[in-house]
Amino acid sequence: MTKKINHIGIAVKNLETAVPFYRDTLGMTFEGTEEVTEQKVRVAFLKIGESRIELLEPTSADSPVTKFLEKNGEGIHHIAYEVDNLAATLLELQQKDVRLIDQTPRTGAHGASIAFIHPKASGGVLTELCQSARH
Ligand code: CMX
Repeated sequence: MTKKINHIGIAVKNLETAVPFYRDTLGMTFEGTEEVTEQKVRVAFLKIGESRIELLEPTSADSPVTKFLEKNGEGIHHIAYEVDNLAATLLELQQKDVRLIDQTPRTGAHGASIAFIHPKASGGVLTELCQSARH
């Protein structure tokens, strides 16, 4: 069902402050920033091996990432696993009575199809499933 870790999401207050640590200190490849309007976040991707670190900065007071930062401060926000067929995976999870945030795929960064499993169903870890648009 899951193939590999696509990315690890880290909530930050400010991308410009956070990026230099990953790019310059840890030497990851900075791939650019993108605003995901629907999710009310601006993200920066840094490539590390076959995976990525996704830094998430909220773009509004009602962004889910604003809520997360207020409650927890900066830190690991979610883990995203890559799947081949997201719609089929969601159907399979529904049949297994797994609590989902998204019943159907929506669009995330880089045009990928994404869906979240509720953290209550995955031991407190917000889990994203992602069908990559890039090949
Ligand atoms: N990790 C672990 N637990 C989390 C969490 C997170 N990132 N976010 C919320 N929770 C927990 C809360 O602490 C809360 O727990 P308690 O009930 O014990 O207090 C519970 O989940 C519900 O949280 P909430 O904020 O009250 O509920 P909401 O329904 O308002 O929102 C969630 C929760 C997960 C749906 C929301 O934070 C969300 O949609 N996040 C995903 C959005 C996102 O990250 N988008 C960027 C993706 C970009 C991309 O990858 O392309």
